[in-house]
Amino acid sequence: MATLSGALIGCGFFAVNQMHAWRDIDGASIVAICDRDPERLRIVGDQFGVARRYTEAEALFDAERLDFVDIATTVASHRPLVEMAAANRVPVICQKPFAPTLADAKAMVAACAKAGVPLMVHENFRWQSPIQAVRAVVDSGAIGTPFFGRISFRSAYDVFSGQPYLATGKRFIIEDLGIHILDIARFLLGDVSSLTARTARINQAIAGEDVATMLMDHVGGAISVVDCSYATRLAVEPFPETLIEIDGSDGTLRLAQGYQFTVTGKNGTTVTDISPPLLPWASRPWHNIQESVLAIQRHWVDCLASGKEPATSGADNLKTFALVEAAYTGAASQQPVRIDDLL
Ligand code: NAD
Ligand code: 89V
Repeated sequence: MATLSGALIGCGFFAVNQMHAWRDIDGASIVAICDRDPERLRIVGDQFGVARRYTEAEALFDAERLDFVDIATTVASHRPLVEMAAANRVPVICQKPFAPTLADAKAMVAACAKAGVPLMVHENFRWQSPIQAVRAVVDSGAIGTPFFGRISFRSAYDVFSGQPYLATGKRFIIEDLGIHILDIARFLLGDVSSLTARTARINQAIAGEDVATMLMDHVGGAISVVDCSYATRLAVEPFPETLIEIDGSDGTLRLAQGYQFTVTGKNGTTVTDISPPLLPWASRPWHNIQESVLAIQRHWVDCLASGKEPATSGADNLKTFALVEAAYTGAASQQPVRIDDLL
C-alpha cells in the first residue's frame, strides 16, 4: 500500500500521542505540521523530525499536497479547520469534542459530504482494547440480549494540570469526558431514544460541571446509566478506566477496576485480566487511551484505503454529540429529552 501523506494541525498536549501513533503506522506518514504557537511547532517538529512547519492552516493547505489532515486543536477552531479541509478536498480527522454546538457539527458533516471528503471524529475511547473485548462478548450472545447497562467513569485525577482550559469552560465533564462515555454506551447498547440528566459542580475552583448522571433509553430496548465524576476520591485512583456492567437475558458482564473482566453465561463464569498493552512510547495511567489512539488511526488508514466509512464518522458522531446536547438541555430543564428531536 502506498504511504498516505498527512498533516497535523495543533501540536499541543494530546497531539504528541497522535504523532507517536502515526510513527507506528506503516501506511501513513505526517509530512507537515501546523500550530499557531511557534514554540509548540518547534517542540513537536524537532521531536518527530518534521521539517515542513506552518503557523497558519491556510498556508499549509496552499503549499502541501495532502492525502489527509489530522486536526488536534481545541474545539473553537474545529469548524473553520474542518470546513477549510473540505474546501481543499482533503479527507479529515477531527478531535472530539467535534464542535461547540450540534448545529456547528451538522454544518461540518454537511460541508464534508458536499465536498465528497471522508470525515472521522477522533472518538477513540471505544477503541480501547478492554472496551472492544466487552463489545465482542455482547456480540457473541454469551449474555443474551442486554437489558441494562452501567457505564461509569469516576475519578479525582487532576486533569487540569495537563489541560488547563478544562477548568475555564462553562461546560466541562459532559463535553470533555462524558462524550466518550456516552459514545461507549451507544457502541455497546445501540442508539438512544431519550435521555434524562442531572449535573453538579463539586470543585468550586472550576467553571463547569464536574459530576453528571445520565439515564438513557436505547432504541433496542435496553436502559443504561452513564455516570461521570471528577470529584470522586477513591482508595485506588482508577483514571482513566471506564467501568462497565451489562445485564443480559442469559447472563452478565462486569469490567471492574484493574481491567478484571467477569462474564457469567449459561455455562458458568470466566474471569480474565484484559489490561491494555503498554506501548513503548506510552506512560501509565494514560496507556489505555494511548493504545486507542493507535487503533483509531490505523482504522482511519484502513478506511481510506478501502473506501469504508469510519466507525466514528462525522455522521455517526452526530448521534453521540446529540446525547451531549441532550444532557445539558435536560439537566437545565430537569426534563427528559427525545434524541430524535435533535437530529
Ligand atoms: P492544547 O491546548 O494543549 O493544544 C491545542 C494546540 O492547538 C495548541 O498548541 C494551539 O496553539 C493549537 N491551535 C489552536 N487553534 C489553532 C489553529 N486555528 N491553528 C493552528 N493551531 C491551533 O489542547 P489539547 O489538550 O492537546 O487538546 C486538543 C484536543 O484534543 C481537544 O479537542 C481535546 O478535547 C482533545 N483531547 C482528546 C483526548 C482523547 O482521548 N481523544 C484527550 C485529550 C484531549
Ligand atoms: O480523553 C479526553 O478527552 C481527556 C480526558 C481523559 C482528560 O478527559 O480530555
